[in-house]
Amino acid sequence: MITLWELGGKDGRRYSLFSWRTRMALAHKGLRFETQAVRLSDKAAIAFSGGKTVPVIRDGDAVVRDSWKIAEHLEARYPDRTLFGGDIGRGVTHAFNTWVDRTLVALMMQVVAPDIHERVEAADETYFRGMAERITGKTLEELRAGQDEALKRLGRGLEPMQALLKRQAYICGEQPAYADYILFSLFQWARVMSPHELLGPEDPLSAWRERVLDLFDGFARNVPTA
Ligand SMILES: N[C@@H](CCC(=O)N[C@@H](CS)C(=O)NCC(=O)O)C(=O)O
Repeated sequence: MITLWELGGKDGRRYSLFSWRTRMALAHKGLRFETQAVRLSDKAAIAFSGGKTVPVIRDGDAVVRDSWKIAEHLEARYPDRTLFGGDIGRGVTHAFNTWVDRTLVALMMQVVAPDIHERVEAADETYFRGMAERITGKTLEELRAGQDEALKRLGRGLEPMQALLKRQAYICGEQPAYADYILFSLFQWARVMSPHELLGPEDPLSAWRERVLDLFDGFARNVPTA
């Protein structure tokens, strides 16, 4: 049995965006796993991993930290139901992972940080505020006031994916794979922690998100959300 360490918020919400990539990868491979919720500021709980961030998995003797390294580990150890579709696919997916993390995560953070702050465990509120304000360079109150503008900036950042998803069902083509879960993790982060709908009904990203939510018997749909 694989164990996944991830962030736990108020009312059982599992809100680590990077851990959602791992969750989806495990479901994609049909692997059974159990989860351990940790608080954002509780570094002692994950000290065994040698780092300070989740996701972390323990898979037999192996402890792996960092969502990308975990995806590579799962692909190497459980090659059926591929996440990448071979070496070239792995390289391209890594490029996509880097682009999403360097551009879209920051844009999404500007939109959802004030809502996340209201739903983290009380003991994590100060830690989360410090982290979000350091990353964005704005106070949570400034972010709240600028939420509409931030949503527009996010929309511009997502435009290439909107154009793509008019032409194909998934980021990876006809079937979903790890690159879909990379982008999906941002929307699941928002869905679990923010009551605001980010996508209009006509947005191709909206239909794609619904398709991903339906995967694996509604695995990502049927969780506590905002
Ligand atoms: N590159 C890492 C990023 C992991 C990450 O930043 N995780 C966040 C939660 S979504 C975290 O644990 N943050 C705690 C902190 O920064 O103190 C990955 O892909 O796993």
